[in-house]
Amino acid sequence: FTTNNFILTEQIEKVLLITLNKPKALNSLCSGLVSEVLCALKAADSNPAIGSIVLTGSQKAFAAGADIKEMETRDFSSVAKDNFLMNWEDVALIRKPIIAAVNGYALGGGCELAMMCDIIIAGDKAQFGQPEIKLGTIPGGGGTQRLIRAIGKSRAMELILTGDFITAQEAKERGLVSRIEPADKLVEEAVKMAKKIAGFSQPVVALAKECVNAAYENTLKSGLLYEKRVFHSTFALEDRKEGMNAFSQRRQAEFKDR
Ligand code: CO8
Repeated sequence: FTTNNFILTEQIEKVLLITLNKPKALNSLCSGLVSEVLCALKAADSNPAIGSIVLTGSQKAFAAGADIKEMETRDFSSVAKDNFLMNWEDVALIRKPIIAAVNGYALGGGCELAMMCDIIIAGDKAQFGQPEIKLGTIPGGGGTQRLIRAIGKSRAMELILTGDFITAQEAKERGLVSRIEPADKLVEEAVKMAKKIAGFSQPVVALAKECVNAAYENTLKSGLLYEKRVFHSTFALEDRKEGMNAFSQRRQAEFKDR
């Protein structure tokens, strides 16, 4: 039995509903809140009675980012020594599907937390953004990596460099969120979706999630390097030599499959 200060948890059939509950600071993600979320997620992951998870905040804010007041006094040596905020990535290691139900602000670490989940559904008044630039810093929870994959480089670059927000409607058009629901129906709809997922074979659901993430997580860099190595390997073929020779000699190539 654990007492939580910053989150509420409720089991609804095979779904665990986690609600961020730090209303006075718009669910800013202080270390206490983050450890409670991680603890609840890890417990759900190893609990066979839970098939899927919904993570939500309040109507005003899913989460307005990392807790600025907690970060304000930190210096480089302390954040580097502690590997500050690295533990957040554990959210992405959870094997059971997590649906982020986002109402209101999902900013900075809040947007990043939503993107660590598997599906984002948004209330019609939701807003997403990476405003760290206005604080003299950059996204540190995957914003520069995951947002690009979700909405494309140009728009992600614009949001990260200007600190501007996008609406739920734009987030849906660009594929950051899978659907929009009326704000007051959002959590209900997320739980409905989570129940449907929890009704399927748990190992199969875990494997499906793993495969989607494998495609999602391979980097352009590794893809380009792979391509380059394969391109180089064609230089081991007689047919490559023949093809280029034929071009230079203005004749038809005769390939021998060697
Ligand atoms: N941290 C701490 N407190 C916050 C935060 C925050 N991120 N956001 C809001 N609050 C507090 C305010 O200080 C205020 O408290 P108080 O009344 O005691 O002063 C209360 O919440 C309500 O906020 P506002 O009065 O500002 O409410 P408004 O409706 O006027 O504005 C906004 C709402 C637009 C959301 C505004 O609060 C805002 O701009 N917040 C900051 C957003 C931001 O910059 N987020 C990025 C933070 S940096 C970050 O996330 C880095 C991530 C690093 C990696 C994370 C790993 C995953």
